[in-house]
Amino acid sequence: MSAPIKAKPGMKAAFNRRTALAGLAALATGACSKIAESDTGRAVAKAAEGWHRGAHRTLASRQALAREFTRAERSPTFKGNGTVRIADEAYQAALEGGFTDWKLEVRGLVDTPLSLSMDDLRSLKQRTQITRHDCVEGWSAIGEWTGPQLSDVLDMAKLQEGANFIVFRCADTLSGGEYYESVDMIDAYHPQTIIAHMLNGEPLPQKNGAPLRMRIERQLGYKHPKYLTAIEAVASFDDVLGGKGGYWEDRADYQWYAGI
Ligand SMILES: Nc1nc2c(c(=O)[nH]1)N[C@H]1C(S)=C(S)[C@@H](COP(=O)(O)O)O[C@H]1N2
Ligand SMILES: [Mo]
Repeated sequence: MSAPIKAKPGMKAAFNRRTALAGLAALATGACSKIAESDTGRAVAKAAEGWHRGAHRTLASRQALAREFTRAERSPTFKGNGTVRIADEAYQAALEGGFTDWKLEVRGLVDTPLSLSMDDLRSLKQRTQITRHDCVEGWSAIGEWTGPQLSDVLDMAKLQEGANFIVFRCADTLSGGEYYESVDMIDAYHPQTIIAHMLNGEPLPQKNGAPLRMRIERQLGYKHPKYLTAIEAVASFDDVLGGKGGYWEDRADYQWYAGI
């Protein structure tokens, strides 16, 4: 596994970083042209160029889209896994009321904390994608997900300079522990990272995370938090619950970066 890339937060972070890397490499090459005759000069220029190409390739591979499928390829049923029901009375009342009062908080290292209703989220630009979900337990399912891109919501909240990761908080507990997850800014700003409120054209069923769940399509199933209540921008997750960035990472040595 290669070390996770840290992109600076901000508008379409990864693209800024790509531009910055290209600029740096150009600078290094330019400076070296003065001493281009010397072996040292040529070696440095070559190394800078190679470093640039390598970084670019890794970043480009992180930004690549997950495969999308046709409607005909959707699984007839999309099973629920982990928490499939929340017994909590407040949650059950919210479910019965169609989540009219449900709020998604956006907080932490942001200039403008947000409290978004389901209507707020539905009124943003929507993305629909048909993707395959892969669970480490050995099953997959293809589903059609709809919701706003996380990048649009983060841009509305205006990430601060020190924000390196996004933490997702959930309404459920599993064996007494709060479910949560986190990603870096490359996955946060990936075009297929959406806050889904629909599965196969219907509001999310309870078993699949009603009313909101993340879809982070370049990662394994446990990285897609269901029953989403809050999105937090943080500098590090050292002080967040078990400190390893996710429920299963804290308990079972699951990889924090579960890229597929
Ligand atoms: N809040 C919450 N999110 C969760 C889980 C969970 O138990 N609670 N399970 C994870 C796992 S391991 C998988 S495979 C998927 C399952 O999503 P599904 O129930 O829609 O199939 O949700 C993930 N997100
Ligand atoms: Mo899973």
